[in-house]
Order: sequence, then C-alpha cells, then structure tokens
Amino acid sequence: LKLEQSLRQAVEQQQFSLLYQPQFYLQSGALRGFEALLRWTQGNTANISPLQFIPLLEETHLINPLGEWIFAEGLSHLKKLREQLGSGFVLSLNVSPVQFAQPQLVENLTQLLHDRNIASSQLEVEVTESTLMSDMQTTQKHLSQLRELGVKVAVDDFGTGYSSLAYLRQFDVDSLKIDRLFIANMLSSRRDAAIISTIIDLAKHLELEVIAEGVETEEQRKWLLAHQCSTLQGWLVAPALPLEQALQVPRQLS
Ligand code: G
Ligand code: G
Ligand code: MN
Ligand code: NA
Repeated sequence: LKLEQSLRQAVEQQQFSLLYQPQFYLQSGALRGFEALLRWTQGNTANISPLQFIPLLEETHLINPLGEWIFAEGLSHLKKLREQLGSGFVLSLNVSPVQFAQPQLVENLTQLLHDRNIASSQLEVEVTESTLMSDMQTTQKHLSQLRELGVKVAVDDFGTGYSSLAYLRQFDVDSLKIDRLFIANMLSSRRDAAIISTIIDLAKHLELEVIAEGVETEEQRKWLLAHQCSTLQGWLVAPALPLEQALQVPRQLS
C-alpha cells in the first residue's frame, strides 16, 4: 500500500523517464529504430525496477495517466531523434493491456501525431500476448484502427504467452519480438534453438518482421544471421540509452 502511494505521487509529479534501446537490421547493419523503456528515476530511493512497478501501475490503473505521459514524452523525443538522425526509423512504445483497452487510445494517439506533425509510419506499438487475449472486441477494434492509421504493431515477448497461433490467425500485426529468455539459452538448448528457428520461419511465411531481443554475444548474433532473423536488439550492440546518447547512435553499424 505504501508503494502504491509512492507510485501515485510519482505519476502526479512525473518522476519517470524514458530510455531508448536501438535496434539494427542483422543483414545490412542499418538502424531499424528504438524501443522506449520506462524508468522511475526521481524519488525512487528503494531503486524499484520496472519489473516490480509496472505490474502495480497496471493493477491500480495508474498506467492510464502515465501512459499518456509516455506517448507525449516519447513523441517529443522522436522529433529530436528525427532532427538528428533523419527519418526512416521507428519508435516503439510498449502499451500495457489496461492501456490498450482504453476507449480513447487511438483518438489520443491520432491527435498527438497530428499536433506534432509526425508520420504515423514512424510509430510502432508493442503489445503482449495477454493484450491480444484480453477483451477481444476492443482489442480487435484498436488493432485495426491503429493499422488503418499506419501505426505498426509488434507482439512483444512472443512465445511466452498463450495461444500465439490462434491470435495470429485473427489479428494483423507487423512484427514478432522473440523473448530474450529463448535467446539467452539458444546456444545451450536445442529446444530453444528449435523454437527460435520455428518462430523465424513462421514470421517469414506470414510476411512479418522478426526481432530478437536480449542479444548479448557475437555467437548469438552469428546464429541469428545464419538463420535469417531480420532484426537484433540487445546489450551486444547497446543497452537502453538516455536520449542524449540515443541521438549519437549510428545510422549504420560498421
Ligand atoms: O526495461 P526493462 O527492464 O527493465 O523492462 C521491464 C519490463 O517493463 C518489460 O517487460 C517491458 O516491456 C516493460 N516496460 C518497459 N517500459 C514500458 C512502458 O513504457 N510501458 C509498459 N506498459 N511497459 C514497459
Ligand atoms: O519485455 P520487453 O521486451 O519490453 O523488455 C525488454 C527488457 O529487456 C528491458 O528490461 C530491457 O532493459 C531488457 N534488455 C534489453 N537488452 C537486454 C540484453 O541484452 N540482455 C538482458 N538480459 N536484458 C536486456
Ligand atoms: Mn518491449
Ligand atoms: Na520482450
């Protein structure tokens, strides 16, 4: 309860910040985009991690007002990134199940994109498998509205939830993000390697992009390249960076 009160105050006082982790195409080495990752940076004396506070933000629905802040902050940072790096990359924002079910979600985003004069094709939302499994009608409506608008949709933590194949039949998405737990074990576990190459094949047949998360070693990168994974994200290339450092990221890995 005490944590909930601190979080409520943190949302009111905007004690959060966004970090940006770059993603690169495996084959060409070109910058694909950035994933925005939330941190609680001020007044967080106990140094509570997103893994702890995001579920609580969800439960208390504080994720709704904070989510609006994340959209606004992310899009104004996108303008700065674009001034520095040019266009032709995407910004990915994580949207939680509660936030995705908000009736105003798409209207708010449309308004923000319009006000800031940002092309919708530069924006991607990451949803989890549990988002796709919850309140199907709203989910379906929001997904098709977002795609109509031209915003990309990625499925986060792919393979760790339920009924992946069932919702892939039903929903149009643009990309699958392979959860980093699979990547972490791919070189030691034949089972995880088999799952990853199956996800890559599935993505290819469905004409989806596939992004490997949590890539930490050169051996993992080589394996993913050999298995025709399209995109890489992870500490091997860069951790989540403050905006000032994200502005310095190369358009092309050398
Ligand atoms: O950044 P990383 O360690 O710690 O993130 C932990 C978890 O928090 C991940 O599952 C990630 O998807 C989630 N997360 C990070 N940033 C956001 C955000 O802005 N919104 C939501 N809903 N989840 C986020
Ligand atoms: O669930 P989601 O994929 O949105 O969260 C991404 C999480 O993975 C964040 O917590 C981010 O900080 C973390 N992360 C990013 N790159 C790496 C990596 O190379 N290794 C590990 N262990 N974690 C990573
Ligand atoms: Mn994510
Ligand atoms: Na993930």
